[in-house]
Amino acid sequence: MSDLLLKLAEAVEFGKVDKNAPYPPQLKGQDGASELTQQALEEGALPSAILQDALIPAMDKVGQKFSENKIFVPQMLLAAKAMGAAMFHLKPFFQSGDIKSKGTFIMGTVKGDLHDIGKNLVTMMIEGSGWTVIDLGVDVPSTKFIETIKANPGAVVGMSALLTTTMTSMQDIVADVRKEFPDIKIIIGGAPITHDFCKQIHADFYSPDPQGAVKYLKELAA
Ligand code: B12
Repeated sequence: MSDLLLKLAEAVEFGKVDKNAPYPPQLKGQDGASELTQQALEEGALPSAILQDALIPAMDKVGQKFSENKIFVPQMLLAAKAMGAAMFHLKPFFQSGDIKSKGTFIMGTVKGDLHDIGKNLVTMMIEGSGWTVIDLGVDVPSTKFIETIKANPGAVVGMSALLTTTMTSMQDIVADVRKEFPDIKIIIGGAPITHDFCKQIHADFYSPDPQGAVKYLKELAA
């Protein structure tokens, strides 16, 4: 990995949002995730490489340190903010110039869950592949999914959950949505989700990453 990407990964891991951010003290006055992402792009780094080689491994390290009680929620939040600052610069690269939309994709993080970095990445990639995305945000209850599907017949639905506790919420929401729309296609994802869980809750498709969802949607639209 280039020095620049290493620095970017460090900025995200330690929650250095931009140059002006006072936190963390050891990086005071130095470039943060925002400037370093811009520099990497200017130097010709591929947006996908920035994501896969720097940003995602940095968040994995954050998760690891959190599990080991080496950092706590505030540090995790700052890392998420730094990741958001980096993603802001990547977003235009994942958006496509397609004129005709391939369909509508309704996406949300399920009720009880506030994690949105993975969801935002998935929506960016799906938008980039030519779909119109309606992002319902985080902590989304069944009622919100259902009213949005009613307003957008034929849409495909995506759900994200990052907590083992909100997997049950996902299960309930899939059941509620299925009751109203038996034939709707539902794609699920998030770190604790598996193929077996997908089968168990009668969702249509699980992917551990956005690329899998993009491929599935491409097949659906074909
Ligand atoms: C950042 C973070 C936070 C931030 C979130 C900020 C934000 N805006 O999202 C904050 C500080 C708010 C937070 C809070 C909490 N968190 Co947290 N958090 C994380 C952390 C470090 C990173 C998550 C992340 O963004 N990863 C990077 C993204 C890119 O990955 P991702 O979300 O997995 O998404 C990818 C795939 O899963 C997939 N994907 C995701 N969704 C979907 C959907 C579809 C349809 C598809 C196809 C694919 C897909 O594509 C993405 C790209 O590849 C994880 C650790 C980890 N490594 O996952 C813990 C983690 C998820 N958190 C955890 C915990 C315990 C909590 C709290 C309960 C802590 C507390 N005591 O308060 C709270 C819960 C708050 C709530 N109600 O939601 C635990 C969960 C344990 C468990 N198994 O349940 C983890 C695993 C940390 C740990 N190791 O213990 N957290």
